[in-house]
Amino acid sequence: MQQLVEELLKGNRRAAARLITLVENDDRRKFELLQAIYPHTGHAYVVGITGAPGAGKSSLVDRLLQVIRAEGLSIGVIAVDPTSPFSDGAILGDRIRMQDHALDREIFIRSMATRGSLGGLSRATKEAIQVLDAFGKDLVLVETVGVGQSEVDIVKTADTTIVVLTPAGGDSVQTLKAGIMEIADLFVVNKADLPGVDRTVTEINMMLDMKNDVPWRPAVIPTVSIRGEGIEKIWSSIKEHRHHLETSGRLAEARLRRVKRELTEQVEYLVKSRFWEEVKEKFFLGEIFEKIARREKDPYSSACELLDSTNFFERKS
Ligand SMILES: Nc1nc2c(ncn2[C@@H]2O[C@H](COP(=O)(O)OP(=O)(O)O)[C@@H](O)[C@H]2O)c(=O)[nH]1
Ligand SMILES: [Mg+2]
Repeated sequence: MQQLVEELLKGNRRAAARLITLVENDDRRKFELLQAIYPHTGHAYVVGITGAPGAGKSSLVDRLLQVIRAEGLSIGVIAVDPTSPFSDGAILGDRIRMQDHALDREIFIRSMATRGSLGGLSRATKEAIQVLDAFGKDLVLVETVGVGQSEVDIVKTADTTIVVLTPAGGDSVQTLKAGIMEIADLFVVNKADLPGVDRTVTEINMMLDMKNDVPWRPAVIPTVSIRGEGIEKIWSSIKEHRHHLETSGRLAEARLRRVKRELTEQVEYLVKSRFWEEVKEKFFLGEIFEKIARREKDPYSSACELLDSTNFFERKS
């Protein structure tokens, strides 16, 4: 493990790939890994890209890579899409361009597998971001499909969040999930070659205009990702948002909030796993379930009994 970490810090791609597999599989050695790399993280800027399947996220990422690479930054890409597992590791629509990127040493692309729960997936994604951060990436792009809680979780890890929409053919922007509108730092209306784009852009702007007193007003950018139109605007808007976060102190605040959440989650995870480990050694839980089902016991006092049986917590009352 120590050696793998050293290789990662030296910039060895295979070490990066193996370590991401380790967090993806929820390997028991992963905490050792995360501990070892933590001092080397905190450098990467994380951009989340979310939106419905087929909105054009992967095509946008592909084009963005070209624009960002031109500035000499090194980039990691993590694609999280439980709705379309990739059979051969290819994640972007255009296989040819994708292979071009794959040859670029400064770009590292990885798709996260769907195994386990969505919660597990968002956790593994966060950990993979840490690996790429320690690996020395300046920027990590995370593509997530907009399916619910998981993408909101992942977005909490991103410094800048891009929400990708398409011209709402008949559908109104107002029908969008409220949560999605709240998380956007930047709106992209992709497929601007299709009819209805002006209306969609106007509707989003109108919704944004209704919110006063916000520290950051998201831009709304029409793009045609298959032709590379509007991509430079996305990149300059990401940079503006970053500048805003840095100069206003909001980046530092957000990162502190993340640390707090991380520590809390870690404590809860440890308590839970150690608790059940200990309890399962002492009790035959199946029997307790049966008794509760037969109303010979109740879940409330049983929970207290289990807790008291461990030397975890001292009872305060
Ligand atoms: N007409 C049009 N089609 C696009 C555009 N961008 C992407 N597509 C197509 O939309 C489909 C889904 O794109 P993809 O990037 O895989 O979407 P994702 O599921 O959001 O990652 C593909 O067939 C793309 O070729 C665009 O700007 N205009
Ligand atoms: Mg995609």
